[in-house]
Amino acid sequence: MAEFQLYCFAQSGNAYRAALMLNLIGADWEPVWIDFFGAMPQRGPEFRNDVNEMGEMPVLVHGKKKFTQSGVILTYLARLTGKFKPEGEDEELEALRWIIFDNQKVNGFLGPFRFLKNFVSPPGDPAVLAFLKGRIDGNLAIVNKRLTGRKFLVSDRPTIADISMTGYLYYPAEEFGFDIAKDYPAIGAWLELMKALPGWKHPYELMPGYPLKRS
Ligand SMILES: N[C@@H](CCC(=O)N[C@@H](CS)C(=O)NCC(=O)O)C(=O)O
Repeated sequence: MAEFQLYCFAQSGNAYRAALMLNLIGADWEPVWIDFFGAMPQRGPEFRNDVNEMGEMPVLVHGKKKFTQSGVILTYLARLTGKFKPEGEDEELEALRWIIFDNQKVNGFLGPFRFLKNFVSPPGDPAVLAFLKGRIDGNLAIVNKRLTGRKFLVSDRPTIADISMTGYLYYPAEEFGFDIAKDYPAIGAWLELMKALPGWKHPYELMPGYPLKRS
């Protein structure tokens, strides 16, 4: 059995943050595939009693410890290994600030947008998609401005804030109907820097369940 288990599935950018971190720190980890689109165990009482009361992935198991919320998982792994760790109070708070903005406003809107566009039938209501797209455009512009003239979000080296922000950004442009790396060049350049880190893998390579399968 590997040292870490990560409950995840290939289509989840929220889980990708944790999977990417595990790979970048060279952890001994194994995925536990969750049939998110089929049996949907996360919606049932067993998962909520035994795995995560919030009914969400990712869930990280490390021996007797269990963590949910990707921001918490990233913080735990950074503290455990010293890797991608923001240093000092100012950097820690700045990283937290970007992780919250990401969770709520960047990948927090990209995830549902992509879900409604690709994974439900019939696809989401155009008015809902248009609302989400408007928020996505505004918030990606904020990240693009932040990354203009600097390599990483909070420091001159990559931290957990950068890993968090990658969430959905490497998924194919066709799944969004727009090309984030092209439309936001500073984000595009930063995505290439993150991609060059040893251990980087695409979400569809790193987590099980692509192409989409249902049990
Ligand atoms: N802020 C959370 C978001 C987690 C989240 O929303 N995960 C989705 C999968 S991508 C989920 O499990 N949703 C439960 C459901 O829709 O049933 C995190 O970053 O861990």
